[in-house]
Amino acid sequence: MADITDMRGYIEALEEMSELRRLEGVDLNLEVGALTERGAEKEGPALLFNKFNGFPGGFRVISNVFRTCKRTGPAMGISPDLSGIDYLYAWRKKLAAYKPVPVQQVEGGPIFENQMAEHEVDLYKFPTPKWHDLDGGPYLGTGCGVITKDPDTGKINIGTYRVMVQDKNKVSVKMNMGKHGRLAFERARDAGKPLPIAITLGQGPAVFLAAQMPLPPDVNEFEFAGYLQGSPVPVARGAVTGLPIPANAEIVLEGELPPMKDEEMPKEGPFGEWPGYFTEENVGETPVMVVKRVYYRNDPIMLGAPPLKPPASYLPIPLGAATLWEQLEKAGIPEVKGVWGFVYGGQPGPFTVIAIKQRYAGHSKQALLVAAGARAGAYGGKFVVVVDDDIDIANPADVIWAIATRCHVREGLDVVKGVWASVCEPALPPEERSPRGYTSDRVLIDACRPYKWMDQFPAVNAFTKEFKDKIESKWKI
Ligand SMILES: Cc1cc2nc3c(=O)[nH]c(=O)nc-3n(C[C@H](O)[C@H](O)[C@H](O)COP(=O)(O)O)c2cc1C
Ligand SMILES: [Mn+2]
Repeated sequence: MADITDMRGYIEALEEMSELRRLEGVDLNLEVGALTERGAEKEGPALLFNKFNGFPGGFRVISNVFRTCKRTGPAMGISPDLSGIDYLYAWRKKLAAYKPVPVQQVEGGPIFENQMAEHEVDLYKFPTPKWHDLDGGPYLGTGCGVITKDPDTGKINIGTYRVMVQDKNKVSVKMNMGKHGRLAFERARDAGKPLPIAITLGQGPAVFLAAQMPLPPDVNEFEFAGYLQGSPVPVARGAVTGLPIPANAEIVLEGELPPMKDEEMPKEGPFGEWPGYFTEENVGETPVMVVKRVYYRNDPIMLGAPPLKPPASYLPIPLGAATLWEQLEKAGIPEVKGVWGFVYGGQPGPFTVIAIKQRYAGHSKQALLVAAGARAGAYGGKFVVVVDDDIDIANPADVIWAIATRCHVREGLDVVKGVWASVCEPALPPEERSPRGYTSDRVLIDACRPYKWMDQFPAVNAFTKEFKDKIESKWKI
């Protein structure tokens, strides 16, 4: 297989697997977005767009890249033959075995093939799709990596935050409160200093996957990407900022975030987000980057990973559920057989399902309580469901069947108020939106057979899969 540590090698690998479709002449205004959404819904191939309608050639966009396990597996060192809960389990084990792979410092690299100097910077030269019809502007950064260095700790961070074009040399970078890039910005701002920043808009697949993952603050995402791809990420020093930039990236912007006051921050949004809704236009929340240098490869390829209405997603499965699975076990919940989410971004999201093999009275409620409060389950959570391990938790129909038939409502339902919420929570009443953060309530649903009289619970009236397979192959229906 091709070397997939940069976007071009990865594209070659996708082509070898017949997982790539090339398109020419598509309109940047909504057509790229609609094709990306349909492609994701169909779990179709990755889409590589070239020569946009009415736009000079030479700049390309790729989207619908990580939609299937078959394509994402090779990018994170997981067998492309795994899918569903088996993939998630392999991912959990890989995550637990993490060892940093230090970056390889290099001089030069393909990223330096072309440059725009400060007075030449013109972001409108890049074809930027309007990803969703009500987006407030062109989002240059969706599948991007925002590189910063924390002024206090010196730690390098790369995170995916949405990036909207504000002017020919300005973009807004929507780092939400608490995110690592935001913490660095706040510290620089407190000191009255600009924060140096670089943004990669197309890069090796592992670098993107690491950037969008909720990793602990002490993890360097470049080193994590090295672990995923099995080789160090080559980085060169950016001339303007001194920050490490991937030497084999496609496009990199360099510049700074001035220590802008909230009231000076521009309008940003609306934008179609991962719960499946547009978030409103916001003012006074989003730092602005002044772009001072642009580097790009010949015929550069921007990675588009717009959030989409579920069940379509930029990811194949709820990878964040693996982290919650690990956290449940670390908290001492025995016999957790799987964790899943149906409305997910990087976190398992507002509909999380846990499968356990029940061992004692109260076991299922304990799993619910921990899941609602653990780091990976709290942010953006809402409904938490626990089911027995005969339920296929990746199948919504099976989960609904379990809730509908096994939940003893009076004992099995609880509401917990005032838990950490995501800024993307659509059902938050306007008066509860506070600049100091949001909270929302959790519904805990125990859909396990009630433990105390489990032996008397009616038996399921279905044959086993193995028996049906055997009889089916005998009679060939
Ligand atoms: C396409 C995409 C867009 C995202 N947009 C944002 C965003 O605008 N703001 C944000 O805070 N997080 C956003 N995220 C989630 C962050 O990437 C994620 O929380 C990541 O862990 C942040 O890195 P950090 O933990 O180093 O701060 C986005 C993720 C993806 C994949
Ligand atoms: Mn981080």
